[in-house]
Amino acid sequence: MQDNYDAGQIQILKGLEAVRKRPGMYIGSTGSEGLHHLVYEIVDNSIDEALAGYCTNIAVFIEENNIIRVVDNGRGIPVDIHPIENISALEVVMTKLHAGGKFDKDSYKVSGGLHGVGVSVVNALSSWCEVSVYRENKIFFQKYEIGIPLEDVKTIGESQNNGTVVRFNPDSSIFDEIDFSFDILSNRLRELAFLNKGIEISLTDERIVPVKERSFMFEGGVKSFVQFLNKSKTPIFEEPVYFESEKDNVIVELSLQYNEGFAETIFTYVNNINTREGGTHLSGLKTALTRTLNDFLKKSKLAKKMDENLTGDDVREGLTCVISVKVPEPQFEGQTKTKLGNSEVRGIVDSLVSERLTSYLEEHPNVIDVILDKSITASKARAAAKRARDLTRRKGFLETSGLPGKLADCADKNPENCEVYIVEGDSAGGSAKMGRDRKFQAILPLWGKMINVEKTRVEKVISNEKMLPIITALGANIADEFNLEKLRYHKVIIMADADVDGSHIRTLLLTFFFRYMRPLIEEGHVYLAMPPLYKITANGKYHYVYDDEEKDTYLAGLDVASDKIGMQRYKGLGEMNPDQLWHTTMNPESRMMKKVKLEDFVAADEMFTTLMGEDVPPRRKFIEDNALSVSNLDV
Ligand code: 0RA
Repeated sequence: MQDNYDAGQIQILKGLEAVRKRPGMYIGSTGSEGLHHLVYEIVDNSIDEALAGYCTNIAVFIEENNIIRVVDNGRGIPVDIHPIENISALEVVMTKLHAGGKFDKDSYKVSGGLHGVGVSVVNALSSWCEVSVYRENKIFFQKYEIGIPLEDVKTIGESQNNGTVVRFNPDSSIFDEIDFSFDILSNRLRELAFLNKGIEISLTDERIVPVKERSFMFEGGVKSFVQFLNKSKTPIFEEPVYFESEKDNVIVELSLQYNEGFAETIFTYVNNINTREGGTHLSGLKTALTRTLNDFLKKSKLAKKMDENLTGDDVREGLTCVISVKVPEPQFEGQTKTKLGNSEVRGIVDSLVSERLTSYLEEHPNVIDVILDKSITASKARAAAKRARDLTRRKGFLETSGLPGKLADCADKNPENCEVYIVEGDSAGGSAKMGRDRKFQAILPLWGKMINVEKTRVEKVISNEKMLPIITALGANIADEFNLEKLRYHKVIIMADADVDGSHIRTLLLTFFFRYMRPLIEEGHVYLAMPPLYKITANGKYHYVYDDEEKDTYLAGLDVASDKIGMQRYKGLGEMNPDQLWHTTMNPESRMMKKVKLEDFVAADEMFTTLMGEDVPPRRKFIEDNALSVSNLDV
């Protein structure tokens, strides 16, 4: 670092200090999400280079000790002396907050997005960071510690290549734990490869031998994304609809394809950010889709089958769609800042989708016919479902007054205090009823044959003897009519054995919640009870352990020669008496529970489709690979 500090450098030091003081403000958290965000921040800058047309290849390496290296073949960060700061532009980019680079507003830089805070934030949160710039036939280099340069930018060699290599070591005094997940990084990099067609993005895990490598490159862009999402489903026409178009500086790339299922899967992106809360681009898309399909219906011979317009729900049944828009100055709103607010985008998306979808469908008459046929079937089924629902409502099934007979409800009526255990089987249900604290814990035993919700339409789900009690007990209805405010228990706890059958039940119920009561998962109301596998007694004291590894660790800590040790293995919930069940699994003071979280929609959708879908071979492979884990969902 130069010895005479000028005003600019004092500013820089203050900036870096602010980042280290409040890392959450810049990267969201200091947990796993924030940690992985560091990688995305660098990669986003490389993607910007690619979008500007200068970079084709981005490679991410997880080195030993969780050091990250991001290599790209872009122009390289500029190294000339910055006219105002009087230091190398590289140093400015690396140390000055919000000096992302491209200062013109017309580019759709991703690094201006959600947490788009710039590489300097990564630098500030790294115990050390080093950058090599390949540019002008030279290799330039600078190294930093907690964001502060150790010396001026220097030349360390010659090279014909162009590009940037950033290596950084996340600061362990900032992050809760430093352990990069190959799967988390791989999922995001794959998503970026879908969203930015033609760019090759690879990930290599060098922490293990042999190294693990994955590489993504999709010429088809979001069309490849749709094919990927539908790979375990049965599409009703071969090629996904696809177009890319631009209007008033907004670029819209869209692909859609219908499958034989009933779920609606729409992923929306703005400048490569997943807009989970939707926004103006999504509403423009929905309006255009409904109107366009109704226009086709009117002109079609199928028109005589319908005397009403198709609704939005009708035209979205079994739809898989990805829309990616690039907006010069996006405004993000909503609770998690993932809702696009720009009002002009609604009209732009609406008109581009109408125009391009119409011409695509005019050129593909067989495609429009199967879509209309599917939408009409959906419309008829919806009318039948409504009749069925009105009927069940009249019978009082879906009203809270008609609680299921087997539900052992709790005394407290304030949902915030209440929890319901959903238990498979009468014997475990019986123990749970006796062992619970009836003040705030309700028990719902399940019976009957489980249905596969992936393959069943909503009206059948509602009237199913196994699902109906869950719907009525929770009191918040289902699907379009789901209303979280009516939820009768703020903790919905799935209690099943730790074996394969238990996994099966857990998966089926989670699929059901994911497809029909998604806010329940999104808002963190779903939990998995964790019954212990062993009870270990040593010198009159006992201790529960939840898996074999934990058992071994615990036993290793005991003195086998002099301690009196006993061990009981639980085969299942049904084997525990009410008192044991209370202590091990239900008592809030001592139990273990996993909260089910939805962090990655693509991964969750893939998991449920694969687990529950029609296709047997991918399902078998998935189960073999994952041993029925629910790790994509819980943390
Ligand atoms: C500032 C300006 C320019 C590019 C970049 C930064 C840049 C940053 C990163 C971070 C990782 N890879 C990167 N590649 C480029 C514009 C370059 C120019 O005008 O020559």
